Amino acid sequence: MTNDTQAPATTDGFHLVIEALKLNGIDTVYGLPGIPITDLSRKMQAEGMRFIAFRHEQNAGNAAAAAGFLTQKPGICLTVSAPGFLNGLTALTNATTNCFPMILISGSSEREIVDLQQGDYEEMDQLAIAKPLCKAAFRVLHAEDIGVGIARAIRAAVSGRPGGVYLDFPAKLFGQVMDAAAGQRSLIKVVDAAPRQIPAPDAVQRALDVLKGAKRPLILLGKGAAYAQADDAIRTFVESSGIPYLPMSMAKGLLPDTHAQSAAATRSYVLAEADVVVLVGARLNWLLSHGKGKTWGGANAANRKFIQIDISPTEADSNVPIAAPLVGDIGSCVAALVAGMGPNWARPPAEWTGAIAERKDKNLSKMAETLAKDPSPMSFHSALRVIRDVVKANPEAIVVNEGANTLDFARSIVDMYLPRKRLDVGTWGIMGIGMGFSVAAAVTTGKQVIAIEGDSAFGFSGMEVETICRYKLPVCVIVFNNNGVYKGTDVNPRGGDMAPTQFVKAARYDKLMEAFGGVGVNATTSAELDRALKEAVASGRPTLINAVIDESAGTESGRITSLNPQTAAKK
Ligand code: OXK
Ligand code: ADP
Ligand code: TPW
Repeated sequence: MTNDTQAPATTDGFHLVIEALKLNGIDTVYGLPGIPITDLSRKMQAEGMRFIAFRHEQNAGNAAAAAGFLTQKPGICLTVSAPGFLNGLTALTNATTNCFPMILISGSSEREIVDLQQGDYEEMDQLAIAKPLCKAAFRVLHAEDIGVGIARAIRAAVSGRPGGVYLDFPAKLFGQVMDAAAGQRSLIKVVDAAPRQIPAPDAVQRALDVLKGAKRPLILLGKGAAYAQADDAIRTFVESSGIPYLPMSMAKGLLPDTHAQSAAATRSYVLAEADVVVLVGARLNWLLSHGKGKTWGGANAANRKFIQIDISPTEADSNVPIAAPLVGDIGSCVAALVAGMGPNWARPPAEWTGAIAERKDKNLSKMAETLAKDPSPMSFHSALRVIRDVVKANPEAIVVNEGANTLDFARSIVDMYLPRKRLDVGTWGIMGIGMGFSVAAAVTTGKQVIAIEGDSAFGFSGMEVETICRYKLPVCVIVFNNNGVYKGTDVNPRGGDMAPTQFVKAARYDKLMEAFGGVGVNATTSAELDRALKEAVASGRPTLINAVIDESAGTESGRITSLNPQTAAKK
């Protein structure tokens, strides 16, 4: 064939999707194949993208969300229509709740049939269902609009307050053919997707005026501060102000937990007593008792002033009045505060920092005493002491954590030393993030992952140990096996079935990892746990340690027992 008889070069929906993602620096997709996206997943791989295939879409979605949190680029989850879409939707909504950027891309069935409800294969109006459950939702009907659709999704996910975006691709889109050059021109490389937002100078001055008058100031770092990757600015703010700080769970490690200014070990005291609180990327939601009530000192609350740094202009006053809202990106806001404070800023009164240090030391020694014990079977504390020491020796390792007691004890026992090394159940207290988050942490960073899992929590995503083995990821899962939800000692008063919170006794979760070629270890003592964890970290091999914990240890719902209706009613 000669040149002039050649048909004009064409491209199709498949390639335009792939090219649009690659053009925007997205090289990894988490998903699960099936009609109508099986070929898309193959072609993604063939064109050099990494496709991490999961066993359930919710775990793929959680992986995308964690990737978004860790990298500031939207994590991508790809699913099939209706049931696959719905499986991914929980993760998308959870990501939105946590302010993590992700994009759920789902294939969908034929619009003409779906809209007339004529019973198409996996029929569902996915766009309508997704809309109220995420930050933004778009559908692309024509190949020439794929570039725009992906650009809009990226911008919506990462700009302002980050969140989840749904992108609906009907099956027909992938096969649509168009001129290759026109297709190339239709793609958009998003410029400055998450623009800096500089705070207004008068808002900065207002915040400084409030802070200047403080006798008992406190800085509260939230996961927004971790997400912002403004680590140096935050450290400078904390250290040059001399103000004590409290990290929310996923902000642990922004400054090392062993930092002299950390007030984490005397949390109740500082929340109740502080007179000015600077919120940095943390909302005053249930995790902070809505900024009021007993936690915040009851009557003391009336005299307290909040300064709130947040990118969302509507966050302030959501629970209590905010005296000085500082709207902007955390890096810019914190830098503006530091500049305004100048070199002669007065550090907080010694009376305040001294009282904190005294209480903190007392609590730390009490904790040290508990951690020194080595009971048999293991307690949460004795098992977590082992993990604490291994994390201390491997500060680059990423800790994933879920459960109730396993979560709450690990949060206060396992110190973190570097930013964005702790991923957990977040704003919803959701179970099931474990293996998805672990896979994403390993894939995006290449670092060792240590997943500290309640036995119930692990069950929500446990099948993904196959995924971990398949991709040979450096993930060590430690299942805190106490035979049930919270603990294993409940009884059914009528006999017969086990109680709703009970599991099969003495289960061997380690065998699950062995089934797929990974390393399984049954650890009944802290010494066995120590050996197995160190070996896992040294080898980087997929490992599951079944840590046998006293089944009577722990409490219902961990430290949030008060939220249970039966407990709340007694208050
Ligand atoms: C902290 N503390 C310490 C230390 N660190 N003491 C000694 N040494 C160290 N290193 C003290 C701290 O001062 C507190 O004591 C106490 O330990 C607990 O600390 P912390 O930080 O964990 O605080 P608290 O009160 O539990 O925090 C509140 C919270 C947190 C709501 C922010 O509980 C949280 O993030 N919870 C998430 C729970 C969740 O999502 N669960 C999901 C599953 S349950 P005092 O004396 O100062 O108070 C569920 O959904 O259903 O059951 C269900
Ligand atoms: P935590 O649970 O740790 O207290 P939250 O999820 O409640 O944290 O709060 C995170 C906050 O951080 C959200 O209100 C979000 O708008 C904000 N945020 C996220 N990224 C940024 C950023 N780059 N700059 C400013 N605020 C941010
Ligand atoms: C999606 C409710 C909170 S914590 C938990 C459940 C079921 C498990 C606690 O037992 P586990 O931990 O993991 O063995 P431990 O350390 O106390 O022994 N469904 C979802 N999310 C939540 N939060 C629940 C149920 C829950």
